[in-house]
Amino acid sequence: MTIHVLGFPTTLGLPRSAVRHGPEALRASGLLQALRRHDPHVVDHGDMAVPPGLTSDPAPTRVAKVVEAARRQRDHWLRVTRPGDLLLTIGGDHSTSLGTIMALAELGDDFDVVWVDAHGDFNTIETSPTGNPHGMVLSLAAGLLPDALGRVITPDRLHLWGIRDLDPGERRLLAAKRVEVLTPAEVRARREQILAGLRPNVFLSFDIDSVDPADAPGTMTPVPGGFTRDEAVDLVKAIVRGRNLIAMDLVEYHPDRDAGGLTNRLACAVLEAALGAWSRCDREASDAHQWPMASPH
Ligand code: EXY
Ligand code: MN
Ligand code: MN
Ligand code: MN
Repeated sequence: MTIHVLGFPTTLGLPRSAVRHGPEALRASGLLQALRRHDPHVVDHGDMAVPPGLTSDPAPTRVAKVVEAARRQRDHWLRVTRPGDLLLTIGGDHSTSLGTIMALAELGDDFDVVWVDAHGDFNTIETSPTGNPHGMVLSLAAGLLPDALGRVITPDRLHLWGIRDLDPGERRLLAAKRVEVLTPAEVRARREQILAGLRPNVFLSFDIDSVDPADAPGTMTPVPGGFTRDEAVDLVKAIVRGRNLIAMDLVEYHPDRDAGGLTNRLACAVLEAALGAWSRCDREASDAHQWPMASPH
């Protein structure tokens, strides 16, 4: 069982150079060593080369570039992953997560996506107030931008937790597709019930802005009313415990906004919590989870 760690310093979803340094900043603070304390089978794949995002590009071009980078990430995962492995990606803006959804779908796995975020990331080019593709990642995956990408995942597999900032158009789309969208208060109140509703195989995509700005200032899109640091760590442990975590992302970390390193420590704590719980899982049980072997590319 290998834990594959990949840096994906993309700004294609949010053109702002500081987010490029997320993986580098987390590596510099000893993330890999910390993860290896929980499990020695950590393989660092380095950072994938991703071109910078440009606001001068028209929105369809920006989306197409996100999809192109995601395809390369998907192909990388398909080359290296084996049944029972964990795919861990450090972003980058939230467009980091598209390639992993595509890889898991191609591997034929039966999985849910738990998207811990302040935002729905369900805009289309028409509903987006900013044109930034990081706010369109799940609508892309669900096939709502068919010119850019066919449907990769059905909306019933999406679980959006911590959500408290939706644009009017994406709110309508989420309702029309019957996606599970829960505020932090709803997650607190219904935690056991919603955890029980998840499929055994889970991809956990953790957006730093799901946490309250008081505990996680290092993001470009802070929204008050988020999870506390302790709640976030505890939630991650609860998601992983008794379930098969097949992939995880940590995204939207902006080191230049992280005075004092509070968010860096939170990011490491969240990843350690996931890996600690993952390593303690009954690995034999997860051997039952068999992917069709990826054909070498
Ligand atoms: N809903 C806003 C937009 O579409 O521009 C903000 C999206 C923020 C997305 C961050 C990653 O979660
Ligand atoms: Mn997001
Ligand atoms: Mn967000
Ligand atoms: Mn589900």
